Amino acid sequence: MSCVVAVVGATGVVGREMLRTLELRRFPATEVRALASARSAGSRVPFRGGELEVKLACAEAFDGVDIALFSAGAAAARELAPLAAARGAVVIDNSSAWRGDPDCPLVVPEVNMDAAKNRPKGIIANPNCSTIQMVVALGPLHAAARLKHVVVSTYQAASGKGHAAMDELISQTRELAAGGEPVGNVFPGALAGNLLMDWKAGSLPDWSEEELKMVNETRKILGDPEIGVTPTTVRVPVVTGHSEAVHAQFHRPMTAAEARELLRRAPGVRLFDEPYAPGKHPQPREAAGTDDVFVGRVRDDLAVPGALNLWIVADNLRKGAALNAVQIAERLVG
Ligand code: 2RA
Repeated sequence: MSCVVAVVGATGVVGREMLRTLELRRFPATEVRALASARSAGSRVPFRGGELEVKLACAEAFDGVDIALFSAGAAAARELAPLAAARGAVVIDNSSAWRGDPDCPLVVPEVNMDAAKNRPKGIIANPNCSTIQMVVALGPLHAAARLKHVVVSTYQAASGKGHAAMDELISQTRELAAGGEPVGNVFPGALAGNLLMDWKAGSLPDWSEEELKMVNETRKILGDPEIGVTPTTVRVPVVTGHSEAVHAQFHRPMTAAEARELLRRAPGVRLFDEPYAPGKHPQPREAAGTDDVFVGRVRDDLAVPGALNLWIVADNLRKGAALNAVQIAERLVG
């Protein structure tokens, strides 16, 4: 049986990760098309030991495509995803364009893969990276004791903002080490030796777009609009790997022991359950390049009986984006 896959935004950091993930997981594609904007058309990207020529992402490029993995930004997704779906492709879009659309399921396979069945527009939305890793860990706990309130602080890597951001962090770090005063171009300031909140303002005053994504996406994926989510998203001088400190309260008390038992069996989770010791916690440098969501520091809250705290780390380009999209595609082709 043929399975034609298109990767849209193939030259971007996530698009390249999508191609790498299709290859590494031996996705059963009979043909893979690398598509991008006119600026990148004609270039070449590595795939299966050779190269793919990048073609222009346009309506005709989707003729015969079964699955279209998009990571081309919201504007391109709004324009091209319906055209791809109209030609029979199932679109899995990594941008924010369709995440809030009631006719587009927002899917993390380990948590709510069934939602993908109801896709009247032929479009499945891939959640934001900082949401994905959090719901992989909180999903099993929510299923057992129904989340009431989540307070999350994120420590997000530069790669969440693309190639140029990663390069800027590295060059700023070198400049800082040489005694210079780095300034920001991609970032609104120096990220090296610093912490930034670089996302656009959200639709609510005092909240960033990134923070409101975590609120709205968590509720949609877990299917509970009453879950309270209080995020603070922060950019840190890390190249790849997002980390999150999470405080979770439930509609019934949950102990750390119960949570660890649930997480030990949770799909996609690598649990660190040794007692606290310096350096013995999930770290972005260890999570980078792996598929799992690393969960550690699972502990009873000291102030709120029955509440928990967790430390959640994952590769934001893999499980936070490309892998999650490919896993959805894998389940679809079964
Ligand atoms: C970021 N989550 O990290 C956003 C987009 N990948 O900037």
